[in-house]
Amino acid sequence: MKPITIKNVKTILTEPDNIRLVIVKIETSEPGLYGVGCATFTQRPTAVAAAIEDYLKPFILGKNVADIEDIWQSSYVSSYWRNGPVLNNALSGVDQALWDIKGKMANMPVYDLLGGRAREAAPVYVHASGNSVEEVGDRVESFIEKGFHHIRIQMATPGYATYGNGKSNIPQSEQAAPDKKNVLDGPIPTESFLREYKEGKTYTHPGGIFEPKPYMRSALSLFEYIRERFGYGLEILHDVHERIPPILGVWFAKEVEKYQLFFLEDLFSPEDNEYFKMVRNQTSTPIAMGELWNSPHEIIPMIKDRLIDFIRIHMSQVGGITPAKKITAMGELFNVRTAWHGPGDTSPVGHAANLMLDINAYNFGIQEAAIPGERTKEMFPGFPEIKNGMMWPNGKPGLGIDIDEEMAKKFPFKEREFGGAWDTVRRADGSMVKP
Ligand code: GCO
Ligand code: MG
Repeated sequence: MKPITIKNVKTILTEPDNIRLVIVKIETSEPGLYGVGCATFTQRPTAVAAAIEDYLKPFILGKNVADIEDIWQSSYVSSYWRNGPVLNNALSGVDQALWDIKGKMANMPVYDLLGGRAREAAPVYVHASGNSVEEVGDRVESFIEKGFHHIRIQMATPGYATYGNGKSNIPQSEQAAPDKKNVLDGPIPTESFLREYKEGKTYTHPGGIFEPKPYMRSALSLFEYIRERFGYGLEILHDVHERIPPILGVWFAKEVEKYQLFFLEDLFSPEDNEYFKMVRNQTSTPIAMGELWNSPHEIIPMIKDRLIDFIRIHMSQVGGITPAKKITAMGELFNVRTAWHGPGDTSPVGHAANLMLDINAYNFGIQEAAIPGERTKEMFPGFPEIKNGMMWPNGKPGLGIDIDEEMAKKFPFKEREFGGAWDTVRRADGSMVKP
């Protein structure tokens, strides 16, 4: 039988709900047979598009769609230098599209290709945030009423910038300038710094001022409040987002132990992975890490030494389903569970790919879910349904999701200041805070 080959590779750049998405569509020599994959790196989307168009596409055209493993391995080293976020995202778009095609050819959802179901649906966690403990609590209550049992809680630190409280009604300029009344909480910027900051001179692209100790105190007050109000039945999660000095992170992980978090995420920057050993020896707070990892060199030590409990990898940052299923299998051997990264800047195709592994993996932990905007839902028919706190597969072959290309064309990337860079967050003395 004549092999079915890769006939065309399309890169679709679209922004239906103010988040830049990158989707790969592979068309084959079989009329009507195509696959879609997620290549979304929302801070550098056009670099990923160039990596696909200029390098991967000419490299894989004509290859047999059945040979996913060989296409992945040969593409991975086709750049010689490897393991970076741009090239991995490009590779992920191709890889996931090939898994989608294989499922369609076998008339099976991808989780069946991987060995079938370990569960019927994937429990998810959602994000509750606010400017006060009461506001966060009310948001938590509204999610509980909708059937969610795992809820990530983040709160604005009075007077400072905070990760995860996107709905903050504290204007950026105020977040940038903790006023005198907060001086008891922590350092405040100098007048000259603030003048330059507000005039956007030296410190352009304001992401606000962050100080670790006010943040930790306000986070601890939030955990206390949420446990007081809802008890210990609810599973609460929290994302530090790599912003505090490592030794403070060790202290913080011990302080939160009594609140019995489901997990504490991104306690350190990936450059400080070595500190996790200290945490492991001093507390049983469950640890989640991984969204910033791209390379096997970062991942293997954390799993083999059981330094984490949950793998938070952004699947397209490691190159797609092919490597993610291998990382999952390694995790199972070390009893480390999965918790794939799944906020709004994982595309709907990426969420569908996450779900395939969630349904199949024995060592599934939890799935992060982002409630999609209306346009996003319409653009991606088959977006996994979220009901009763779980994400449900639709049982369709492949990834079970598609993209409306005509609609995608109507929502091109918007212009962005500073190239759409991630927040430039600074300490009160003006020095950079690493996310
Ligand atoms: C999370 C992540 C995200 C990232 C974002 C970066 O836990 O969901 O921390 O919020 O910050 O995906 O673009
Ligand atoms: Mg995170």
